[in-house]
Amino acid sequence: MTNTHASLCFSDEVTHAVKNSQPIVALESTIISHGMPWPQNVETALKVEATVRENGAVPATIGIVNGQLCAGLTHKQIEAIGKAGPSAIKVSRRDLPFILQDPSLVGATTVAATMIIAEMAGIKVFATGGIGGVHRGAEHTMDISADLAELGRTSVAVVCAGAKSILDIGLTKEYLETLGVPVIGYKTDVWPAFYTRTTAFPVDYTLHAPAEIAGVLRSKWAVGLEGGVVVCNPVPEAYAMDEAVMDSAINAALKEMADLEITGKETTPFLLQRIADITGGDSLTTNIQLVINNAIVASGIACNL
Ligand code: PSU
Ligand code: MN
Repeated sequence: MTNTHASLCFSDEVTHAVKNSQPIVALESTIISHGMPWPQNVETALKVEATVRENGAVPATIGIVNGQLCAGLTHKQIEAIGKAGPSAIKVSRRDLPFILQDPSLVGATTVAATMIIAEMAGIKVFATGGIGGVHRGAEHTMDISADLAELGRTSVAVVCAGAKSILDIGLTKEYLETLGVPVIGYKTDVWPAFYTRTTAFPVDYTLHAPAEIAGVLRSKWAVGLEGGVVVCNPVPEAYAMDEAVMDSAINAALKEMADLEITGKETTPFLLQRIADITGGDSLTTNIQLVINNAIVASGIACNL
């Protein structure tokens, strides 16, 4: 491990990549702790890292261990986060300083916190499953993920399979537009909805090659337009789920959440867990495959930057 910044550390693999100017792809850790069950979460995290390597880039799974912001975790650390599951601390921007104060805590970083640490580490491309967004009913609850505000200010491109329809995709799109965050559809004209490939909501721009996306990122950041970019990459056709099955699972989960009066940072993990329970192994397979698919596209972008 190498230290460059008071509380930023790099894994050996990432240190080597930085020294040699190799392309690096950031990966988040809340998806490991809260997004998938043990042991598939750890298997997937390691498979996604391997996919990045196979596609010519170096993976940096991000998390907080021993009071340090880690760009690159060891297998052991990934395993610890995966085993901890939802008992690991879900860390977004607001939570960061508290986790840094206590070296005994392990922090699993959300999209927002992963973007922050990636930017500190000089990593420009990040692959995940789905981003947080504006929740359904946000006109009353104001439940809007800190991921969106982070996309408005932190210069990292996030490759995802859209947003789950636990969210209000139309409002999420409006919110990103207000923040000036471009939404690029990779080979798609419409927002994908994570488990499914299409929605009624158009993306802002459609591009067909990772090199074109890298070109847009260079242009944006070269003229000082700070902030992120969302790259929507639909789940591969072979793994897409049936829309009606997903809708009914999502509606059931939303109703249970309302009945249990769950709010705040517990909302997203609760919904992810319930949807996985209701739809069983099918949705987990889809989830794993779409993350791998995002890692491939993110690696292509990183290699062209
Ligand atoms: N959506 C998913 N899978 C996930 C998450 C969201 O389909 O694992 C996680 C990500 O870490 C994301 C976070 O950054 O949930 C958003 O949580 P919140 O809505 O509380 O900001
Ligand atoms: Mn929230």
